[in-house]
Amino acid sequence: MSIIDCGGRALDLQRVAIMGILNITPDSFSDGGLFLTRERALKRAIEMVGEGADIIDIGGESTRPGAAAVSVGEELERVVPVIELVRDAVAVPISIDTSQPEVMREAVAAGAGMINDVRALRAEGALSTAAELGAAVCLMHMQGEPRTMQEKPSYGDVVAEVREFLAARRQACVQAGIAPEKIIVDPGFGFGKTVAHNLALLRQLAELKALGAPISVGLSRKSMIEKVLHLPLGERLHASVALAVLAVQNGASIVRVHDVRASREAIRMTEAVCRAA
Ligand code: 7PM
Repeated sequence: MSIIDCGGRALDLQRVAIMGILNITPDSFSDGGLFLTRERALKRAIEMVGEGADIIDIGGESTRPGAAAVSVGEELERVVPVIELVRDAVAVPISIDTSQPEVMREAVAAGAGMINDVRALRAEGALSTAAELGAAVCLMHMQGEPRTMQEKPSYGDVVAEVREFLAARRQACVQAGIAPEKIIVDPGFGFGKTVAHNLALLRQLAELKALGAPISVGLSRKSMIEKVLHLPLGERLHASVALAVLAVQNGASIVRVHDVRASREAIRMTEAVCRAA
């Protein structure tokens, strides 16, 4: 579980890996259109690698909570050209954030080596497609569906339920032929969870280590920070870094972040303290 092959590019998990978030959202207020959106995304990817990102997670916003549904055609048009540009510009692995088998296929053909799926490959055809493509996979827990999941999240024991869900999805992946060493799990902070659920999951993150898979976390700028500190999206850096540090202390191997440099420095320092020989 130390080095994961992502389509021929290595993701080294001997140290905590920083996953830089690259959202491809066409800016409807600029008339530069798709070309400008793509150029801007490429520039941001290069910048994140310069700041120390170990993998770039590219998403067409289709999996964002509350986001308007994006058609498969639109998702492909957003992500595929950017994957090709990023693949040629940087050497780090690329992850595709999608739940759609067709997007997985085209993204891997374009150079993605990991599939990051907030639905943990539960969509029709997703599991067999991921297995056939041979990509690494990140399986995320979500209760409900993005549009409605924050209405009434409910658990008996959130940590046990997330762990059991991830164990079952991991098992399904192995049965479908995905190599166990290519499977990553993620508790899905904010996906069908109250603040109390999110805090319990972070506090008890180490209990997910029993799954025997590297743990990925996404806490960056999430609304749990808004609930605790009442800070708008643009002012959540310090809290995001604190949450990333706590996740690493509690066993996370991959941290999905917007702010690469700050996260990386805080995490390397945390590792120096927590992972001392
Ligand atoms: C609005 C709310 C916009 C939430 C975007 C988000 C995760 C992920 C996302 C995560 C993995 C965000 C989320 N979150 N993939 N995709 N883990 N593996 O903050 O926590 O980017 S979308």
